[in-house]
Amino acid sequence: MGLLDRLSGLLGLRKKEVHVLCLGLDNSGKTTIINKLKPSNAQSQDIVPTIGFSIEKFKSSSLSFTVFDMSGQGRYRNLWEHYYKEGQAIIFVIDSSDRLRMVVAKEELDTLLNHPDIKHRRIPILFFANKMDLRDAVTSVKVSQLLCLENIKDKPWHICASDAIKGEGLQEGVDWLQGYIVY
Ligand SMILES: Nc1nc2c(ncn2[C@@H]2O[C@H](COP(=O)(O)OP(=O)(O)O)[C@@H](O)[C@H]2O)c(=O)[nH]1
Ligand SMILES: [Mg+2]
Repeated sequence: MGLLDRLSGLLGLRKKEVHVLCLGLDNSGKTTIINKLKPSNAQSQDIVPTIGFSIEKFKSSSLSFTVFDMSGQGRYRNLWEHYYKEGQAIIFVIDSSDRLRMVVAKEELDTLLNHPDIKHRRIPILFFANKMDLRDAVTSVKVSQLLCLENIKDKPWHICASDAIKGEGLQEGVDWLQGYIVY
């Protein structure tokens, strides 16, 4: 975080809410990650699961997270796509130990990147190569290759290896993201 950011934070100038979309396949670790990111002095952070399709919303004074599973509910896709418009940052979570579904994760990522509400925006994308603690996990470099991340040329992106249960790697990712969010 830059000095100016920190200063404006201290002075209470930065009150604007930031909408973060947290996406990925089910079971990749999204809910675990968001829970870890919430400040321990959790204020009014309501979890509002929407009936019928799984959308969770977490809110703090300045952050608003919208979390949804991109697979297993294809018929609800048009219901969650409208959240793309309000997103100012994307956190895309991958289960690094699930080689079999990595190809599905790539398909979902490609669909996301080609969506009209995402395609032409310089929205920053933070990738968490999650579950790094598991024996079957591939490295974040390998995840990045499997998802062809080097093809993303028009958006700032960054990949971090993470262990959401221990909370490792999360802060590094969020520090990166903060510098790229356009307020
Ligand atoms: N070993 C390990 N398990 C994880 C990690 N992150 C999440 N999990 C577990 O993976 C399962 C799915 O996590 P969850 O956050 O519900 O995934 P979501 O469906 O993407 O929201 C849960 O049993 C978590 O405890 C991790 O970094 N390492
Ligand atoms: Mg979840």
